[in-house]
Amino acid sequence: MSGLKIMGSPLPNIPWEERPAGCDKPLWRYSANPIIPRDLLPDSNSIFNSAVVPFGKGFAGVFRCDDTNRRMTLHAGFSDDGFKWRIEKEPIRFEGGADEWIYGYDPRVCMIEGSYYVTWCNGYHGPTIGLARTEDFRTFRQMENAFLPYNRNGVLFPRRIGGRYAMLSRPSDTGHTAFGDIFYSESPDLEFWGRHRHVMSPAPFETSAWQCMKVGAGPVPIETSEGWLIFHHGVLHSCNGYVYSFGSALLDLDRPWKVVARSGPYLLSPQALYECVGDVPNVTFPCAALHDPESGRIAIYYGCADTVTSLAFGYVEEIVEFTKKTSIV
Ligand code: BMA
Repeated sequence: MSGLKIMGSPLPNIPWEERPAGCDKPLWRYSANPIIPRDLLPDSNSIFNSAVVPFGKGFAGVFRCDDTNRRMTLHAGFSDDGFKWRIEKEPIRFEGGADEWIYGYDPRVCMIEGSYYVTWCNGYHGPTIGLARTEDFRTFRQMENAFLPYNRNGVLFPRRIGGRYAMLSRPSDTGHTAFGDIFYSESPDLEFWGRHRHVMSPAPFETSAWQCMKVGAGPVPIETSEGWLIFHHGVLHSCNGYVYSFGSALLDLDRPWKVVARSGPYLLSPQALYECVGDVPNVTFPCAALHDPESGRIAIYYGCADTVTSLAFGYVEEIVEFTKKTSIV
């Protein structure tokens, strides 16, 4: 497919490893996965479901670190190459939050108009979407929660759409939610959210079983001339528990609640040992994607078995093609 336009700033230093010989899949795992071990910090039980962005000459991110009390905390981290990470020992102390910190998990980071915004699942009488702004990954200014409880997987778009900020989210319950649709919401100021639109339900079991119980948005959407490319996780309820895989979809550029295409097959499902074995077996959970519009390369950061963090690689163009070719829409 020639002529696909991919928006975004050039990222020639994107972490990258060539497709292994004999692999014909649109996404492949980094050969030295996982890149972040569970015990990188002296008191971390696990480091997973984390988000990174280009920052300065390298990269910065917000990491989900569950400590050995099994408290869910968020930590800033920095990297020169996107592979080796220095994660701060102390959790982020958000400034200006309306309420005391209870817990935070599954962060996403999105650059909009030169500032970095963190969204995460924030404990406030149950899970909802927390929001904070940072310029330097040292000071984080907490804003109002975007929604009422219960909600998870809040993911911002990297630019305004129709003049408004935009976010995907997934209303949930207080537990290990056995349902889940993706919704779209808009805001004039990143504080008041409304104009909620339905985007995507789980797929029928007979059509695409890996995403038949619940779905949730993953990394920040990537703008292409074929639509917003998103990676969404999907859940299958097997006789052995939940299985988290992820696939891709294209959303209409101006009306992102319209799904243009959605992959029937998954892009990646728990198959490597570190994805199948850990605190929660059989989980692959993407929270960030770096991309270089010039080479079309993409690097996806995903949590594995709720324990460690890994990298997978592909080309935007091939994934767009795969999404269209296998679409169940
Ligand atoms: C979800 C979230 C994720 C986690 C997943 C699998 O509900 O809690 O953080 O990776 O379950 O346990």
